[in-house]
Amino acid sequence: MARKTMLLKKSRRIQTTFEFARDAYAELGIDVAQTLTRLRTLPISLHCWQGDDVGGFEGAGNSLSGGIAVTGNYFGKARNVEELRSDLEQALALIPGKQRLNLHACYGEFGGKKVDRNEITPEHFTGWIEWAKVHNLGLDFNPTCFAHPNSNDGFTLSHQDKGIREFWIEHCRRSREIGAAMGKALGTPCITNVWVPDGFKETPADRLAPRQRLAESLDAVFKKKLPATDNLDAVEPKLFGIGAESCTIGSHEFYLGYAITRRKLLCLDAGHFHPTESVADKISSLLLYLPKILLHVSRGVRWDSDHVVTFTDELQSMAREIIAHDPANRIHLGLDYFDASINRIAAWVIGTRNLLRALLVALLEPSAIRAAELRGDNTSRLALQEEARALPFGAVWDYYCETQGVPVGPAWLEEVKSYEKRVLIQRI
Ligand code: RNT
Ligand code: ZN
Repeated sequence: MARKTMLLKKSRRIQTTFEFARDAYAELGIDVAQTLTRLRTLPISLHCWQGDDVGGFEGAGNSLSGGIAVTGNYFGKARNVEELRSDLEQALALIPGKQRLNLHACYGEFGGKKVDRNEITPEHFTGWIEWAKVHNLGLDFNPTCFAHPNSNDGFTLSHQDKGIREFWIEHCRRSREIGAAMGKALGTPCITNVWVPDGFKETPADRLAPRQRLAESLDAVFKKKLPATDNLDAVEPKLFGIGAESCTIGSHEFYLGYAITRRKLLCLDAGHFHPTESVADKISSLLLYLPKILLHVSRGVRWDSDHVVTFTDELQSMAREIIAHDPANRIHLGLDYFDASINRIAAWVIGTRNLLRALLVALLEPSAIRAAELRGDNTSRLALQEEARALPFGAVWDYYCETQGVPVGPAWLEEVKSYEKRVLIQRI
C-alpha cells in the first residue's frame, strides 16, 4: 500500500513538473509535444556485442583481435543466443521508444556446426529475424573481419595474398545478402557496415598498394546491386587501432573518397579520430556531399577505448548537429562500445538513454540562439546557449519515459539489479 501511494505521488509529480516545463518551453516558442513525436521517429541501433564482449556464437575459440579490446570481467555475460536475447529484451524494456538491433556476422546461429565466415547464409540469421519481428525491431548488420585465423597478421580485404582477400570478399558479400534478407523480411533497410582492422604496426614501405587493394576488394564486395529498400552499405574509417598505429589502411581520407565516389554511407565512429577532433563538426560537411551517413556513437578516452556513452558536451554537440540535419532521412544512429567492467545490460541502458536524452535536449533548443547568430549578435548567442543548459529538459525526459512505459530516473537500475540477482548470477 505504502509503495502504491508513493508511486502515485511520483506519477503526479512527474505530470506536474512536466506541465511547468512544457509552459517554460512554450514561452520560448517550443512545442514540447511535437518534440516528443519527433524523438519517437529516431531509433537507435543497439550493438549486440555489448552483451558478450564481442564474442559471438561461432564456438571456434577465436579470441578478439583487430586492435579492439574489451576490459573487465563483470559476471553474467551472455553465453549463447537465448541469453543474449533475454538480456537485450531486459535492456529494451528500460529504454523509451522504438529501437533497432545491430548484429555482427559472428552472432549467427550455426547449430553447433563449424560454419566459416565465407559460408554464412541468411538461414543462420532466421532466428534473429523472427525474434526481431516479435519485438518490432529493425536489424542492422556487420561482417566480422577480425577474430579469425585469416586476419591474424592484421590484414583482411587489403591483404597481399589474393586467397585471403577473396576469403574476406566472400564474407562481406554474404554479409550484404544477409543484411538484405533482414531488411526485406522486416520492411526496413538494414545498414550493413564494413569495418576492417587492416594496418601496419611499423612504418610501411608502401602505403599505396594496400589502399589500392582495399578499394578493389570493396568494389568486388559491392558489385552486386541490392535494393536500397532492403540494404544500405556503409564503410567505417579509423585513425589507428592497437597494432596498426603507423598506418591504418582504411583511413578517414580513404573512406571519405570511397563513400563519395561509390555513393556509400560513411560511418563516423566517435572514437576513431584524434581526441581533439569533433565528430559533431564533421556532420554538416559530410552531408553536403553524401546523402546519408551512419554514426557509431561511442566515447573514446585517450584512444578508441569504447567507453559507455555518457552525457558529455561532445555527445550534446553531436546530438544538436544530428537534429539540425534531418536525421530521420539522412542519419542512422548506432552505438558502439564494449564495457565488461560493469553490468552489461546497464551499459546498454546508460548509453542509449544518454543518446536519446541528448537528442531530446537538441530538439528543445530555443530558436532564439540561431536568430541571435543571424543578426550577428554573438553576445546573445553565447548568453542564450549557456542559459539553455539550465532549461528543465529533465522534466520532459521523465514524462517521456513515463508515457512510453519505462522506468523514470534511476528506477531502471532496480530492474537491472533484480535481473542480475535472478538471472545473471546463475551464469557464474
Ligand atoms: C572498431 C570499429 C567497429 C567495431 C565493431 C565491433 O574500431 O569501431 O565498428 O567496434 O564492428
Ligand atoms: Zn565503430
